Amino acid sequence: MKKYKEVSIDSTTQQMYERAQEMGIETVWERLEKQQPQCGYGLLGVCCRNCMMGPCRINPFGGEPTRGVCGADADTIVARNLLRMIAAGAAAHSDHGRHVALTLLIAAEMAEKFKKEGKPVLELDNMASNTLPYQVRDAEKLKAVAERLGIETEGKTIRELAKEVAEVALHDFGKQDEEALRFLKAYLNPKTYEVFETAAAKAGMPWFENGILPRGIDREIVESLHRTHIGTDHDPVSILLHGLKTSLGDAWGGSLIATELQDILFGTPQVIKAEANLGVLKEDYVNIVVHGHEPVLSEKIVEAAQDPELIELAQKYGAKGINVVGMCCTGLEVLMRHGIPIAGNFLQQEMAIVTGAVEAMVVDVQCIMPATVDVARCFHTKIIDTSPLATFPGAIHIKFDERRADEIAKEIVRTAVENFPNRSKKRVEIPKEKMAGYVGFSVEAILKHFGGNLKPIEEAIVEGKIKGVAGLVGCNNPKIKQDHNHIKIANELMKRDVLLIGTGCWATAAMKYGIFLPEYADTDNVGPGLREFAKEWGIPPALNMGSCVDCTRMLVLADLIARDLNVPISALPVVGSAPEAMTEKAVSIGTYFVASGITTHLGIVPPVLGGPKVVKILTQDLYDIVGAAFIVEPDPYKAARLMYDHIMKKRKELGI
Ligand code: CUV
Ligand code: SF4
Repeated sequence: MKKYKEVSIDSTTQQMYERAQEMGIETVWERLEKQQPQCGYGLLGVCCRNCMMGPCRINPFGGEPTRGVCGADADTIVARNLLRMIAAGAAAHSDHGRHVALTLLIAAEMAEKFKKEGKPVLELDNMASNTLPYQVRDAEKLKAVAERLGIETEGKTIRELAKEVAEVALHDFGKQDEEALRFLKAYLNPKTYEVFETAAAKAGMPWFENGILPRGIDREIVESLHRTHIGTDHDPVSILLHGLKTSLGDAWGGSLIATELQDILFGTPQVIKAEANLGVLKEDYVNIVVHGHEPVLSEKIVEAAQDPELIELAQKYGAKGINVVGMCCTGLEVLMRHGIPIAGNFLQQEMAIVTGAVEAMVVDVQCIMPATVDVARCFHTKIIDTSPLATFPGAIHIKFDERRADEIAKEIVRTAVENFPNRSKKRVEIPKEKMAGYVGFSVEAILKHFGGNLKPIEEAIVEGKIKGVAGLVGCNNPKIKQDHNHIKIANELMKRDVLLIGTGCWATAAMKYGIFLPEYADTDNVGPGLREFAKEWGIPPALNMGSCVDCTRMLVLADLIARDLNVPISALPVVGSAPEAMTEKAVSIGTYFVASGITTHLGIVPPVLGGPKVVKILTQDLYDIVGAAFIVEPDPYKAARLMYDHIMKKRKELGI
């Protein structure tokens, strides 16, 4: 058993962890302990299970066996395993993007059908009718995206444009020609495009037609599985090049589609004040935690919780009302767009249940521990799974269908409300701590804030007031004290006048510690230049750009700056970091950051150390191929120093 102070720097997690221990509830930290010692072969990446002649493993100390049964060596095995991680991560993000594109298409088709049936035409042409399960909330963004994609917008209704944009997006998933994705072409500056086009030739593999430009989002993922099948691709260089390509299909395809189309459907985030941490749970309310990733569901739950009938029902049961809060990335989606409070990041999902105050945890896909069901058994909490592709044994299954979204969302909220009488008041303990912060920094919101362009940021960089920009992303991992590295790296960079942008569980961590308040600029954790810049513009020293798929917002921002300077993204004084990385998605994000030209730090060593050639490619050779590479450093202080050094090197190269 761990001491509560060892598991997290967050006092609410500490408090709930102690409570869990008192109650004899097993959590992620005990399960990690029971896994010790974790398999050394697995940690080094030298274990292969890709065929039934195996499993094979390579002796990491240089002795026998040096080859698997088929003859694959350590580098081949490590590279193949890494490619499979990238493919899985890209698949998760991109399948999410597909669901959003399908939702937009379904809504547009329903509008068309209703129109034919003689329902109010104007509302349906604008997709503003509430007879539709999903509307177009940001018509301006729809037009902007359509224009970027080269779709003729003149004389077309919103409904027609929505349908066309959804179709172009869906086409990018399954197209079979050799051309780059249409979304990528529409968003990427030509200089970076050229880097992608020539990357494979630079790596000595000219037979990669069009370099590492992704052709089809699904295709690159499928090809990853094909290449890593026994007896197919064995050269770590080509395996990793395809890894870059697959991750770029995620970045400039699947994830980008998710973000852009979600903005169209639910509104583009604008700056708004909100709250974070377990203290947002309310003792006298029905508490519903939306957990997972897809706002297609959480948006509807937020809406249903405002239904007067359901609120009345909650009051009938003695609650004051219904309190929806978020968890992980779906939480960030509704936080960014509506200011719905976020209860915590990845390592707080079990902790939220341990408060005894959660009537329902409504989950969709990704980063939801099956253990939530076991923890919930110790309380009255219901875990409700909603995605046809994610079923949790022991949970209640209320599966979601976009066509009947309102009806199902109400059923889910009703289930939560009806569970309120089962709450044992004596067993409720909600930590008090919560923190306010400003969120909603979409690219559009940032542009608006700075007067329509990025000149103020660019000038501040040139002047040296801010040295550069760091994009911080990713998860919690129980191998690291929760949030510790997130906050340490953030502070160490801000002290050196690096402006922070970030997403995912990093963003929730930062918010919990007050970093998204403009006042944070007054602390010793922020250098004088960044402080002055933040004050001048009335912003916090770090900007919350959203969920994991919203990492594309950071890429688009970097791309706009690169355009202004007429350089590839790799020339910018910009770095990335995933201080507490955990998921395969984080591996894909790290890879597409690097492939897009942003040198990226990982605070958790990925399972690659068993392949010396692979390590060299990832940390050195990629500089010559795409202009960026990975920095792997578990120590947050050293990591921040290395990231800063990289920024300074880039400044020097730019002559500033
Ligand atoms: Ni998509 S991927 S633990 S919720 S950031 Fe959080 Fe974010 Fe990692 Fe998951
Ligand atoms: Fe072993 Fe080769 Fe099969 Fe992998 S693919 S399990 S290394 S024989």
